[in-house]
Amino acid sequence: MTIDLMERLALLERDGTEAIGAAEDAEAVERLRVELLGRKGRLTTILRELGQLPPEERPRIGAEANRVKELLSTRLDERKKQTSVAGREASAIDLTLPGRARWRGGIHPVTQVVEEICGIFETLGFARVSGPEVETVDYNFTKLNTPLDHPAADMHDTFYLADGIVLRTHTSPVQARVMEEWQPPIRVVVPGTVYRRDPFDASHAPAFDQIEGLAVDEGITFLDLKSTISEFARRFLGPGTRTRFRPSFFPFTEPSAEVDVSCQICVGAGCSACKRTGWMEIMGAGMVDPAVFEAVGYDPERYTGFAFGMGPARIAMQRFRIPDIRLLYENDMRFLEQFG
Ligand code: 2U9
Repeated sequence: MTIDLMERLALLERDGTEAIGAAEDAEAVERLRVELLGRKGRLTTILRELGQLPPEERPRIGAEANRVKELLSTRLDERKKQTSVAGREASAIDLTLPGRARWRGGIHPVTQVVEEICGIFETLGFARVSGPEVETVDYNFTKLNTPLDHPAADMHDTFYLADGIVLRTHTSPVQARVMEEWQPPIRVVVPGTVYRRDPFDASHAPAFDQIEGLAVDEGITFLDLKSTISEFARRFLGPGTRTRFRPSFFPFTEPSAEVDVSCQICVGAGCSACKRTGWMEIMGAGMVDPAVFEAVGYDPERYTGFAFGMGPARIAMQRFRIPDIRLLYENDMRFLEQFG
């Protein structure tokens, strides 16, 4: 008798749990509640028989019956909640709405700027070329009029991979390689990553991007440099953009200049973005030093040329008002998604 009642309680627990899990709506759950726990339900029938047991056996079976009752009751409540929420949601789904578009990734802000700048130079007749990031000291320094004991080489300390092999500190060795392979006229624009022994702080990164350009032909003058760069600035930043050329120094160009453009934010009036000067520095430029032509085998008496270089990360920072260069090189999606 005792085993029989215990078995029937176990069966009730198993069948009841299974049936509750399969109930598809709130009404089915309520029907099951009556069937399992109601006045004429399976549990009540078992409890009635409890009275026929010898008194010493009743507490154990009674306790088990209570446990099964509590368990089924909790399961019934949970299932009722689930089925009625599902019901509510089902009626709230509008199947005619268009699906939510998933973000498929975007172009990195530095890449956006690189593409735009190279695209403009391509319309001006420059070909886009690239070259190795692992370079020889010869191409990175010596051929560019910067022997390693030249003071200017200090600013280009880099990562030495082997004797005479470095991570390039600028994209300029690509132009030297182009000149060794091609004859003038040459017009190239060279985007790429470069490396320097610089701290990773708000305005420096040990690996960053550069775009450099080179034009070589007979009869190229500083006027070609000024007019090409000014036309680039107008196409890149708008037709009203003015340019200013300040004397500067680069070992591979003579004369050299820093190029400023009128501030995009205050249009020259002076604001916090341009430190109240009305101007923003955008690139460096100069006439190729005859010593560089000699190093790559061009006749310096016949050919002249101009070159320029800029940092697209700095330009992206100006354009998107990004205060810290590290944001561009950390790959934090919360930041990058804004430029998608
Ligand atoms: C050859 C001859 C000349 C490339 C040039 C600059 C001026 C320049 C820097 C600006 C900021 C790069 O990102 S940056 O650090 N560059 O100002 N670069 S002229 O001149 C060359 C290159 C190759 C054979």
